[in-house]
Formats: sequence, C-alpha cells, structure tokens
Amino acid sequence: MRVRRWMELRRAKPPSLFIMAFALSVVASMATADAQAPRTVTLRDGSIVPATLSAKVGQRVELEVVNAGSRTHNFVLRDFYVFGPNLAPGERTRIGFVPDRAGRFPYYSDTGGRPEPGMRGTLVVSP
Ligand SMILES: [Cu+2]
Repeated sequence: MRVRRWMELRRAKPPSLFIMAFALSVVASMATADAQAPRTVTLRDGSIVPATLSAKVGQRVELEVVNAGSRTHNFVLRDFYVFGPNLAPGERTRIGFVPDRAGRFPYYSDTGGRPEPGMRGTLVVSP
C-alpha cells in the first residue's frame, strides 16, 4: 500500500508554472482583501490629518501615526481603548484595533492632559 502510493506520487506530473502562479495570485488577493494596508495619520500642531477616517465593524484598522509637529503629541480613540504613546517630533507608531460597533467616534491628541485645540478627528464606523 505504502509502496503503491509512493509510485503514484512518482508518476504524478509536477504542477506547471502556470498553475503555481495562478495559485500564488489567488493567495495574494485573499491576503489583501483580508488585511487593510495601514493608513497614515499625521499629527500636526493644531490639527490631525485626515480629520475623518472610515472603517467597518469587525474589520481591523491599522494606523501609522506620525508626529509631524514641533511638540509632543499622541493619538487617542477612547471608545475603542486606543491610547497611543506620547510621540516626540518626528516619531511614529503603529496602532491597530477592531471597531466592534458602528457610529461616529472622536479621536484626538491629549498630551496636555486634555484634548488639544484643533487636534481632533472623527472615526466613522459603518455596519
Ligand atoms: Cu498633541
């Protein structure tokens, strides 16, 4: 039995390059459909760009948060327990989370202990 299976394997033709390339492209497209590419969020003195981010319930959000300002800033999205580290000018951090409900949720920088003027935005989560 074991020998016979081995023989069958030996007789099988190796998969063509075409089939292998097709399989790889299917796997690659599945990966991109599943994981969202990180979106850049830029902290400036007095604003956060973009001021609106969109997301879907249950779909992971990946953010690359960059402090392009001249003072220390952070990224806070309290409704989804996101409390980013304090970032010195030029520093960046990666933040990931999965929104579990739809709605509009504010994000901001609060390195002064409270939301800073202008440094806010809205995450819009659709069902
Ligand atoms: Cu700030």
